[in-house]
Amino acid sequence: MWQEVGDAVDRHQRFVISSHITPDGDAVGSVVGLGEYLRGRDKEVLALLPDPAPAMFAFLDAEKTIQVYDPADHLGTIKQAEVWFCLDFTGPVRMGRLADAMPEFTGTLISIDHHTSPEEFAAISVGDSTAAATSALIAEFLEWAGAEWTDCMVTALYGGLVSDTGNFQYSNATARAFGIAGRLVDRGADPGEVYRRIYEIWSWPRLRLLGEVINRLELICRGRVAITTVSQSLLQRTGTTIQDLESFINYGRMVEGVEVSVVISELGPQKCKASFRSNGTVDVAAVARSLGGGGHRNAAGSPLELPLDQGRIRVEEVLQGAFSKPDVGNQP
Ligand SMILES: [Mn+2]
Repeated sequence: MWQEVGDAVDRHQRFVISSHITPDGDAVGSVVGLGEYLRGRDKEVLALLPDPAPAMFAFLDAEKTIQVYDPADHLGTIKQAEVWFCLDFTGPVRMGRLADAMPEFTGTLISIDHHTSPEEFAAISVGDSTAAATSALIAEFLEWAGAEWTDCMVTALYGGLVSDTGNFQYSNATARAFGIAGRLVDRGADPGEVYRRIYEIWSWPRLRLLGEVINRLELICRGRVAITTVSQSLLQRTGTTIQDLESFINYGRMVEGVEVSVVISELGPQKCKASFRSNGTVDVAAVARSLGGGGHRNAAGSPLELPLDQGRIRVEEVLQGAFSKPDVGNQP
């Protein structure tokens, strides 16, 4: 599956590599890992993201090779590029502002991704939804290509894999993922250090926000649902942003007897967002769908065109309804 990609790398000199809006560790790790490899082969590489990467993933790009897209700085290079690698996203809608540059590009588009239902937008597509992360796919490509490994490459790819598997806790932490991780550790990736950098270094405002969020946690539906709300004023008071809420939803689910954890965050005066996590017995995608959202059985969400307090009332109504059904929790 890598021959076409390998041929494109061999034949060309000028590359663009980009990933998706609201970049995560896999976006950063896969872009840096592939970029390092191409630079090691004396290729010209422009690595772009449509938005800045979160601070917790900055260490994956130790040499600061990734730039945030700015047409004034980058459009000329994009026009001259021969190959554009699109990593870790299914289609142009996930490219944000970078999608505007697409019509200017006349070379070969290559997509490498592990999400389900990819769009056909690239000339060469490697789509493997059984792969744990795009970083894992890049690692497999570099193994196929016989890459000379550098510390920067193995750390970036290992970090991407850790980020997308929740440090090897999600269901995508397969034997294949552990195999790739093991080989990256063999080549110098440091699991303790990567874990510490991603999960154990928090800003003081973020830790204070967590305290406030936990203080506001309430149990409803006879203890089966933990629910909390986060207002803009709380974010302002603690000096945090909505991104700092990442993973906070897991705390409600830790409470014994809780089956669903809900965080409702205020986005604006008439706009909030409900996020749901289930421990597996309740299909929260169905709950989210009834509010106009969607997602997976165990992780789902929905936008709500309501003020925060009314959004919460609406969510509670839907949950009370879901938990009053006799068969809830017994669905396959
Ligand atoms: Mn990914």
